[in-house]
Amino acid sequence: MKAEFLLTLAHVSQFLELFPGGPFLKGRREPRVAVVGRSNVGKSSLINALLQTRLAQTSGSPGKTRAIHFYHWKDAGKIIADLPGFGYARAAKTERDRWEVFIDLYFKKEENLDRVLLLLDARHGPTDIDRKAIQFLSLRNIPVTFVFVKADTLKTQAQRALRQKETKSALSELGIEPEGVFWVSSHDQTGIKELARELSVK
Ligand SMILES: Nc1nc2c(ncn2[C@@H]2O[C@H](COP(=O)(O)OP(=O)(O)OP(=O)(O)O)[C@@H](O)[C@H]2O)c(=O)[nH]1
Ligand SMILES: [Mg+2]
Repeated sequence: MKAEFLLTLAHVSQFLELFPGGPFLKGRREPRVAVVGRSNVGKSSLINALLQTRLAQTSGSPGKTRAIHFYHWKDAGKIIADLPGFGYARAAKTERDRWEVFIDLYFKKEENLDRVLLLLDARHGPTDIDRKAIQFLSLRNIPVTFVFVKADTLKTQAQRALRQKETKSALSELGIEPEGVFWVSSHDQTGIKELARELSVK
């Protein structure tokens, strides 16, 4: 098996036990890759594509992943974390605040974070919610790799070129160096190998 489910972090009361300090998570010390993005953007699907598994639950309706699920990605020598989607519009504000507190605590406690993959929808540039997430991560000095998902929905080369151009300038406006951005599709496997290679321990 290429991947293995490790554990679910669903409540703040678990932090002390799971992150007592040091690099270990359930006895494993592989660096962590956290997958972040708007609800329904395709985080769990991307994890399944990268790990060549169906362990992560996906859904057509937003708000499926409500906790942090950790998987051991053996080929890459990493632990990958599937985070709940942020900015789920129909969730109550208290619920959205709870997300922020929970994720904030995770990033504070996580001593072995390799990087965050911030997923953006290839069909449109960064939305206001995405901008908030970018701000949230940059304020905490978290290293981010930008990944545009659902690239299969851009049918023609011209469409793709236009979207990439728009996106680059949107990212530049946010002060982000748009080089090293990945374009992937979990449905037709576009760019998955390249991203997996980038994330693997060299
Ligand atoms: N066209 C296309 N659709 C995709 C792709 N990846 C995911 N989807 C669809 O997007 C929807 C959401 O996918 P998930 O992987 O569950 O999204 P998520 O970000 O984990 O969602 P939450 O856990 O609710 O935050 C599903 O209907 C998927 O089939 C892709 O590469 N291309
Ligand atoms: Mg999910």
